[in-house]
Amino acid sequence: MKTQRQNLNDDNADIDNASIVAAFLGQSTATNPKDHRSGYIAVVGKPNVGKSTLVNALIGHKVAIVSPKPQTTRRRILGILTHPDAQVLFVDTPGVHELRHSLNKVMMREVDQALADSDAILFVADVSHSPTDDDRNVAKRILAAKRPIVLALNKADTVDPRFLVQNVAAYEALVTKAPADPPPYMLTSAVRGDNLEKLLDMVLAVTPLGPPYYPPDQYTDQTERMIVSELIREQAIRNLSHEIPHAIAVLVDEFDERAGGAAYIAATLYVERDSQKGILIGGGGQMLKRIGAAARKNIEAELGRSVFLELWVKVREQWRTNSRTVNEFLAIENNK
Ligand SMILES: Nc1nc2c(ncn2[C@@H]2O[C@H](COP(=O)(O)OP(=O)(O)OP(=O)(O)O)[C@@H](O)[C@H]2O)c(=O)[nH]1
Ligand SMILES: [Mg+2]
Repeated sequence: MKTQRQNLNDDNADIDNASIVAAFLGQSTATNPKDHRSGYIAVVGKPNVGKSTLVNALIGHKVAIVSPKPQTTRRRILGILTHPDAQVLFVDTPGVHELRHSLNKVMMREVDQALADSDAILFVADVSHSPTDDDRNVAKRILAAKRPIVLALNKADTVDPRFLVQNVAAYEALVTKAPADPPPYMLTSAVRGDNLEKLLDMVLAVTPLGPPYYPPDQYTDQTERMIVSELIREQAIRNLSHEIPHAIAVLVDEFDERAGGAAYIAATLYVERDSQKGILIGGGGQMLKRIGAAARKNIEAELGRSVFLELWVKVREQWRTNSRTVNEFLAIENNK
């Protein structure tokens, strides 16, 4: 009986030794490693359309935090999907919105950088309503990048069937001059998981040929500290209302090992004003306790071990208007 390696050699004399070793290591099991695809897919859209939910659902891991409030994602977040014959590098981005603070400018720079570095673009829109000026602005940016575009018409589970056809046509018109065959869009529900396989097939079709860039078991580029600070910020956003979520930044100060494989984590939540600090802590520390308890549960699930979580609150006045603080708080380096 032939071994797998002999089969590979017999069936395709072109396969070089490096490819066979890569396949053996699990880096690529493509029938022909030369057909392997890999590339960066910028996931772009206006705030709150479900970009992060979609990336998490496609990857099968929580790589980006999600909330019902806009402007949840603040920086580029890599979600890595490794298939036998492809590695798709989804780059989740902040929702495109008007500039105000330094924070918003840095967020938009993250979007521009993701577009510039991309091989193709996954444009995400909310199909439950017709395109707004914000969607048109997103489309303009995306078209300017001159990359292949796949359009995810998300939240299809919430669309009123009476408006479906006209909404779909209006979004399609943002990216194509004439209706194309096959159409460049897919109706999706990131929360229900509807049509995600079909969407992925469309993404794979625009992913260029290339070798895998990351080990097969890696699904994000974020450090544990980044993941932890984001999971804390997620609970702060979810538990607080009005403008406060936008004014919060979270930094992990300590991440130590404890007996029995547990982790001790101390983090600081920064706000801009004393009044916000009071609300974040809450009467008798109730609000901070609630945020901490929920965040700890998620952190434990993510890290797979027990966690002692200690949270602190500090005021850093006007941090969102200071580009140095913004870069520090968002853990962004090399921004001009
Ligand atoms: N019904 C429904 N809700 C969805 C769907 N996808 C996302 N959501 C919800 O929409 C809200 C926003 O989701 P996010 O994934 O945070 O959206 P985003 O585009 O990443 O938002 P920003 O990071 O702020 O730009 C959350 O409450 C999600 O649960 C969907 O397909 N259907
Ligand atoms: Mg997001």
